[in-house]
Amino acid sequence: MLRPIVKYGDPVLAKPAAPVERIDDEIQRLIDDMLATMYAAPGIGLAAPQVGVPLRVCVIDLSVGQRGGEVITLVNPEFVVREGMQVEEEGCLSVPGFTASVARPSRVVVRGLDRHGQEREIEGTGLLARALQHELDHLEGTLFLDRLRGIKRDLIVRKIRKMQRAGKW
Ligand code: GNR
Ligand code: NI
Repeated sequence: MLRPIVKYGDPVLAKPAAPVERIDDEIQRLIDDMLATMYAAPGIGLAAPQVGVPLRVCVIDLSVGQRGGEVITLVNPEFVVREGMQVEEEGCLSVPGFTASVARPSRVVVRGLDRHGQEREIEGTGLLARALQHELDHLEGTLFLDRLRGIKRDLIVRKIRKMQRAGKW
């Protein structure tokens, strides 16, 4: 089932999400719905707060529109390694219509549980490193906007406020 994606301005996107205590049927349904919602958007990742659920769950599939991509589901993920630096263009399904270049580590290792409760470690460089950090940021209540320099962020936030006032957000 598709779930609506909440947008910038919704308080659920600005709060740290809570750890998942047990991977039960409700979490399995959440994961299925998040995958369907991510593919429908389409996006390369989605975090539970983006569908209004304040829990530490995210999904990633870099192969939008391609076949044979790896689907990554992470529950309660944490960084083990963050190193290097890359600056690339970044967007977010909760900030539709805006992109900006964001500096982030170029290689990360993340540890978490998969949907079966098995511990997994994922190494990512390039776009995967970026997607992992973008999704883990969501679980902390952080958006890519929060990682921009003040003036760049203010410009986007001002445009969003204007759209909100016009009822177009
Ligand atoms: O679909 C998405 N594309 C993207 C591109 C560059 C860096 C990060 C991303 S994640 C984004 C989907 C999303 O908002 N996930 O939270
Ligand atoms: Ni996002």
